Amino acid sequence: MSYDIAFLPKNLGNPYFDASDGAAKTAVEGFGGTFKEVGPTEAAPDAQVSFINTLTQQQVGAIVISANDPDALCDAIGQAQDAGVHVLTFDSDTNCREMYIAASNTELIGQKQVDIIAEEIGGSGQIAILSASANATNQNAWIDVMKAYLASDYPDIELVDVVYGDDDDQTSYDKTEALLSQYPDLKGIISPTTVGIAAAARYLSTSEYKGQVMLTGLGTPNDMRDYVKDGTVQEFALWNPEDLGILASWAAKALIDGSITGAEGDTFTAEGLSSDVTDFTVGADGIVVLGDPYVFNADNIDNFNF
Ligand code: RAM
Repeated sequence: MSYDIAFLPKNLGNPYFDASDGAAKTAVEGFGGTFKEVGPTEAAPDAQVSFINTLTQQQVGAIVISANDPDALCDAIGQAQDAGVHVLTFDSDTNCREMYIAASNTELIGQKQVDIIAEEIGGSGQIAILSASANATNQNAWIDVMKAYLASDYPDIELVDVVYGDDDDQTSYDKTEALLSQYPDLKGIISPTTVGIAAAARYLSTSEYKGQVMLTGLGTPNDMRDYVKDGTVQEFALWNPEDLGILASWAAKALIDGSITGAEGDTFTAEGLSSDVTDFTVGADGIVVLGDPYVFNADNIDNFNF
């Protein structure tokens, strides 16, 4: 059996995908497969289509995609599947695929970020969200959860705006600056994207708002370490992106060798995760969940290197 597995991140040059796809390479080569990573430089809705088409022509065994849009890839994915290529998503889903390897439960991820900002701003006041690209399936699902949770559990917190930095560092930086000048009473920002939160922290760290306007969201410890140590950021969340890449690799292997089809109740093993867990079960709608989100702060951030 040959395991020819291609990873297609939202964008190249994103440290989050460098971590997930680097670990996936080790996993795939570890079980005797061939790994490649291809992808666009911009996290735009249809920027991944041409890469799917090329991988289909190359007849890879499986494509593992973090999607920039829930629908824009579906024609290309359908053609890949017609050609016998397995298509999975990881990190960010589409409406067309065999399986989705999710970082965590959508509710938990969304609510955790709201709980952190609520505590940091004392339970009331204005907040804004700095997201990734406007169509990103994962961020939009988390933002929906945040809105519902704010309404039900934090009536004194007002979400004044949702802006999009497109998982581009400079755009995210500029959007942070604009939010702060547009909303002088802003007390906090949630950025549920590793690129966004790092850019926002960089802006805040040298501004008059450092330590005054709270920032949390989803970040990598390596991007955020300096900002936690200098007091710009207190706490943020994420999962282990390396584990997500490894888990998606083993799911792709199991689809290629036919030991699973992605049906609910299918089971497969994954080796090399940072936890002791090896056994995974496919849930409803072909979704496999890695685990719970993890909260990073000054006490633990030095224990991580991704
Ligand atoms: C960015 C991407 C990715 C997301 C993380 C949290 O790197 O948008 O899809 O999962 O942030």
